[in-house]
Amino acid sequence: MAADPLPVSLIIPCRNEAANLEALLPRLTGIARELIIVDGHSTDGTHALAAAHGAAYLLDNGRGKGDGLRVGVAHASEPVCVFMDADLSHDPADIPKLAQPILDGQADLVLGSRMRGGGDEFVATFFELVRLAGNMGLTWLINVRCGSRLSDSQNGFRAARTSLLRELKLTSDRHTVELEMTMRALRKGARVVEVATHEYPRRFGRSSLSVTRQGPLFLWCYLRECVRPL
Ligand SMILES: Nc1nc2c(ncn2[C@@H]2O[C@H](COP(=O)(O)OP(=O)(O)OP(=O)(O)O)[C@@H](O)[C@H]2O)c(=O)[nH]1
Ligand SMILES: [Mg+2]
Repeated sequence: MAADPLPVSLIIPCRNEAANLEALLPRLTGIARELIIVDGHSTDGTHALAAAHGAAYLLDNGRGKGDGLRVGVAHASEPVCVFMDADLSHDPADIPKLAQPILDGQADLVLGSRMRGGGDEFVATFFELVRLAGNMGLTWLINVRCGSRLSDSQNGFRAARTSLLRELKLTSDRHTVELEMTMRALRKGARVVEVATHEYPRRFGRSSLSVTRQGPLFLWCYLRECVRPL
């Protein structure tokens, strides 16, 4: 017998990911009570796809992925939010692993980690290796500042208590939103844990994260979050 859907709002930010969503959405049936697609003004028929799969469809304010996550959280009606990229880099089978520690009352923020044994499919081009090095450097800096022992602080595949997300008052519009979320949660004393999750290369399309253009933004965001009053 199939398990009941989890009391989870599954939030998927996307911009021009219709080719990926077409394969992803049928795999999400019955996992979460609420499925929210937050669209960054796609021009590829994303709206029709979301409607065909019974997902709530929201438009972000055109500022980036972080803006999209905030729009999703504002709409969420379940006690736990799970964030998943639309590009088929995450495995729907990992969603219960991310949500369960929060549903069991043992964690407030659960990060997927490619470094804890789940990322055996992980392959990288040169630029992806540069990004991986950046992620590892940032993770180390966060651990130094916050006394944590994280291994993959920037992973977008994660779950959080919806009430905590609203308390954090996230402001990042772009891909720095995960850095901001992780540091604010840690500095507030929230219980942040990691679980091993799979990570595949995106199936279709191109990454919206440019290391050269957005790299300095991450450093700036880190420094700001180090000193920001709680
Ligand atoms: N709502 C919304 N979603 C966005 C926006 N920009 C990117 N996204 C989505 O955010 C998710 C993560 O973006 P990616 O481009 O995959 O970034 P990444 O995971 O760092 O890069 P890859 O290594 O290529 O997977 C994807 O599902 C994107 O479609 C935006 O402006 N608005
Ligand atoms: Mg991606």
